[in-house]
Amino acid sequence: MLSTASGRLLWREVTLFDGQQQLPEPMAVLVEQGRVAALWAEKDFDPVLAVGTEEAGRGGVMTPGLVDCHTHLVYAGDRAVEFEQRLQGVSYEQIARAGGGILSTVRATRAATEDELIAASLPRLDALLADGVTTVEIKSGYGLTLEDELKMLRVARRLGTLRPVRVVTTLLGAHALPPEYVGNSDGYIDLVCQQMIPAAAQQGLADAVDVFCEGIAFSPAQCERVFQAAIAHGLAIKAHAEQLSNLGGSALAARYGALSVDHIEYLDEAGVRAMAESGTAAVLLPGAFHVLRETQQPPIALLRQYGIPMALASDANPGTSPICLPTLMANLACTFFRLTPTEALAGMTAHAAYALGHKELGRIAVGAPADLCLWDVRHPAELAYAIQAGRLRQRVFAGVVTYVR
Ligand code: DI6
Ligand code: FE
Repeated sequence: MLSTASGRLLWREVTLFDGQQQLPEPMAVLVEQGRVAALWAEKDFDPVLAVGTEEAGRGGVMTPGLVDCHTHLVYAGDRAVEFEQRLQGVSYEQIARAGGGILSTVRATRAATEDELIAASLPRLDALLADGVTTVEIKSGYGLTLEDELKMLRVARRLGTLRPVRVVTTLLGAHALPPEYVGNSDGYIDLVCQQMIPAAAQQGLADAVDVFCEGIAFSPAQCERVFQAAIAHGLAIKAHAEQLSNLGGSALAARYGALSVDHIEYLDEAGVRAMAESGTAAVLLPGAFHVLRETQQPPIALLRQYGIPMALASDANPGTSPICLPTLMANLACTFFRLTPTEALAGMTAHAAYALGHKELGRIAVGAPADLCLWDVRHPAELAYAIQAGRLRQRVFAGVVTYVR
């Protein structure tokens, strides 16, 4: 790690993407005590103000540290066999209904100790960090018992102490119906609402609660009960909704003030309108779209028309998005969904932070936490245009340079 006694670091002549847009001129950036202390256009740079600073970098593109606002990073095992089955024409839904899919990862995750889950998850986290992530959301959802869900959340929290990264955790107890509850899905929702949510809230293990609202998962009525329990325990709400069909889960989540609804390929205008009214973000997950070879496009034109913040995330998970390269998501979102590179970068910075309810993150502004990336590219758009690992020159977390290439 690189830091100075004064804690004052200076970057010169950077092309700056502030989380929403590229600034028109080369900039100088001063970081002090973990925060962005000053920003100047180079032509206005006053060396007197920068006395006692250490020059930490010159040139390159500076962006906010990337925010990966939707991951299932903690799990054991892998699903390479299912990948081959899907290539032979078996669908994700067929695999799930046959007891594979999420449930195969549940079996492996239940069998793993916390230390084993840490060991399995750290390389994935390191891959995200090496591609610029400074904040990552991590969901449970492969335990599906009280103890195993709490175990996953503890592992997620511990990951945040093992690496310089902000970890936001989400309880996704309502991810899939565990085998013990076949034929009694309402009984399982009782467990989520009456035991998992209260325990996760009391132990400070979850920041939010998520659901999978889908034919192969839980109904809108069941998700609504989960939302009510989350609110009763002071936890934020998110939803996997409208991924494979339109059940109206997004509008429901929005009515409960959800931070975000995620996937949303089948979202309709009524859902978009409900999101606009509640300020709910849209999280696009082009990795899952790619892996599942989906063709149904999320309603990007409507989201733009209603001014919905569009975030992008890796959805890193063993089934539908075994991908730990966040900048690839920018490329896929542009290629598949026709986002502009600027929208894609905002989607991985300011809008992703918004989707986590952390509006202070994902932007470069005076006073904001100094989570920054310096990239060896010529323009911000290049991060979306080219698919390439290893472009990160420096990663700054809370004002400390934690990675130097
Ligand atoms: N949607 C997803 O993309 C992940 N979960 C979900 O509800 C996939 C999880 C998996 O297949 O393991
Ligand atoms: Fe997901």
